[in-house]
Amino acid sequence: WTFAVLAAFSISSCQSPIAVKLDETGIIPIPTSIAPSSGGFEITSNSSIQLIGSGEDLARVGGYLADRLRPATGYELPVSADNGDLILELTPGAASEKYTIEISDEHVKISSTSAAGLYYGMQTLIKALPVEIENTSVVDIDWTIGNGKIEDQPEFSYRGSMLDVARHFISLEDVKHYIDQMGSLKLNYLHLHLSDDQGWRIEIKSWPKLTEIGGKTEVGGTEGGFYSQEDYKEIVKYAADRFITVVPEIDMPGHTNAALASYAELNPGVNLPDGDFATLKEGQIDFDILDKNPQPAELYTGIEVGFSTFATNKEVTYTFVEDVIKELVELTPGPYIHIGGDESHVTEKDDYIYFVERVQEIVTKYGKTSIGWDEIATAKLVPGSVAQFWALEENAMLAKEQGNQILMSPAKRAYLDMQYDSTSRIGLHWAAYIELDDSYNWDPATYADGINKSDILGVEAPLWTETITNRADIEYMAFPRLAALAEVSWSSTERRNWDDFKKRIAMQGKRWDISGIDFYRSPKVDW
Ligand code: TNX
Repeated sequence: WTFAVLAAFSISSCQSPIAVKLDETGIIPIPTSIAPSSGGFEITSNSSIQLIGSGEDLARVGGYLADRLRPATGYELPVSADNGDLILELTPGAASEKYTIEISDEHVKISSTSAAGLYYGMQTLIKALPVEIENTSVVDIDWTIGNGKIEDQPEFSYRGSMLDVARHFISLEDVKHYIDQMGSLKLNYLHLHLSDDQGWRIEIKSWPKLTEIGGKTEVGGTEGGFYSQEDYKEIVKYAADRFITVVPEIDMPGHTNAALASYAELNPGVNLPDGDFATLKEGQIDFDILDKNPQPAELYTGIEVGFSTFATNKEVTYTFVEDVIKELVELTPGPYIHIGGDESHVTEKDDYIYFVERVQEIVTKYGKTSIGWDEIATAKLVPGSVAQFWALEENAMLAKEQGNQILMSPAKRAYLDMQYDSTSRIGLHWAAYIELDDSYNWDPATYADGINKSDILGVEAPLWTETITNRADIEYMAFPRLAALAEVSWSSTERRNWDDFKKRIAMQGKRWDISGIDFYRSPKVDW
């Protein structure tokens, strides 16, 4: 073996540096193809970044690359249009998330028709470098990358995660930190569950008591919180800078106790001016639930579900919903508004259908597309509305039969709030215990009977927060599973392999350790 070492050493000193072969680095999600070749490229103090093409987004990605490489290398890495050995090239053509990376002795070149593609290429490049690149102070090693070519593009156009900021409020800083992690895994939709029985978390100027009252508490009775519209804009911008679109959710007509505690008139009842009934749809009044003077609901800090409902038969409810959606739309550059619709156990079936259909119309009126939990497919869906599959395959089928797409979040696989096993310190287990291999080993395109790849918009991993109160809890539940689910949504089934993922996630674990992310050390992995 001494010969081998000497040989490697002499090659490295005369030719190109020793680098880990390109296909033995821990890239997650696994790219479409990796073709390693001999030799390697080294980032040095003379390296610089060249941008080919134009636009703010390109400049931002160039800046990120420099910012990401600078702390651990200690190199200046100037960014310019003139020259450089780290090249980001925006190529002409219809914008797609696809990118290519070519690595040779002389340079690294990432090309794509979109800035998003270059951003994803940059994330791949980082993961192909030694894990020490995650350090925030200078590490004295050779910053080498094995030569070769990577071609990559995502399986699904919607690759998401959801944060439930209603059960426990999540601070602006923690949301941003989560967005950073999402970006590094090439996820591109952040769904924010902004309201539930336990809290209303987004300022609505026309209905201020929603946050004054409805935002006060959270599960367990601790102090709640909410995002002002300025805070929210900051989240949307921070996410957009990382090519992540925010999907705001107002869960209704059930899961609405916080709103019902804020405004008495939204509760089932008839304490409205007489004329109001004229606007009701025939047969909408269920006299059993009429209450002449509805009281506001009490604030709720438990974790039961399915006990609340808006009055679906009063016009004030729709005035309210329209006001809320209108303000949300003004804050939402993305295409989707999530209207919830799950577990409305105390809404009469007909009332539920009437409500969901009317609310979709309001979303359409403001130029957006509705997403709702799979139950919404029991109503007539507006063309383009998306049903988020979490529990019932028959609901997913109803959506498909109506010609609508499905977002895959099967609770048994994609829920980040499920315990890993019975000893997990936090989490629920009503759907399943979900170990890392369970979140990895499934195929969205064959998971639900009758639902095929073409019916699927994408995959989303929801983090419900009944038992999750701080950043450490978020990290323990989301990592490493979010990385597995990111690969499920980005990489093709043919490319995915658990034994291979196990090796790569162990390398990712070293990166998380360096970045101070306290992930769950699954016994399934040799960390
Ligand atoms: C079911 S998933 C819910 C949520 C809970 C979650 C806990 C869904 C659409 N509804 O209200 O937070 O289970 O796992």
